[in-house]
Amino acid sequence: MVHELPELPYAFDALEPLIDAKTMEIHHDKHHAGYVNKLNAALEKYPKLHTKSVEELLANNLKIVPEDIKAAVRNNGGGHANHSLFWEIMLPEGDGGEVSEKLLSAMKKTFGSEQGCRDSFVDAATKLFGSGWAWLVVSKGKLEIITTQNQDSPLMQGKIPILGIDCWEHAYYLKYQNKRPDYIDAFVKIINWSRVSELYEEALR
Ligand code: MN3
Repeated sequence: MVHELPELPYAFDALEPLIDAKTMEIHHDKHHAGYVNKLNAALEKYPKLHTKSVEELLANNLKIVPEDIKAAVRNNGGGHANHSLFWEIMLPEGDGGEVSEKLLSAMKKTFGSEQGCRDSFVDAATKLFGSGWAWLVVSKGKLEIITTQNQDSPLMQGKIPILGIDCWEHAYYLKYQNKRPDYIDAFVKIINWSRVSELYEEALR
């Protein structure tokens, strides 16, 4: 096995009541595990790719990935990368810390304020049609809010994600059903801003 499912950095019920334990369990143990397994299956006949990280596979629109497995690596490699980040950037409400000085000043530059950045992120997640993700990314050294469809990763376009919300129904339907805005409101309360701030600084290197 080449790619491995990362352990959830907290218990399934750690984000209760905002994100319920059952959703977390199915999301991590079934959905994310499924992406990892299907990614490994797709790569099986290309041993040369076994040493490549998922970031390297996705880069430049999957330039190094052979045509016959491109769709599988895009969907499942994207799914693996996206969810690996997703678990890291959540923490129980109150534990996520603050936006760092550096990230705060970048937010002010691009969005006018921290609230402006939060509002743009929420707006993008709310308006996204169908299944996909809304992101805060670093692109050419600057912050940007983008959305991607399905499991497409910002890494495919050379943009480094530092915060992302999974807007697939599997991320919220058990608890929130059709009320995606309520799920988004819940998500923004459990963002691990300390980790997002670290990822911002790593992205600038
Ligand atoms: Mn998901």
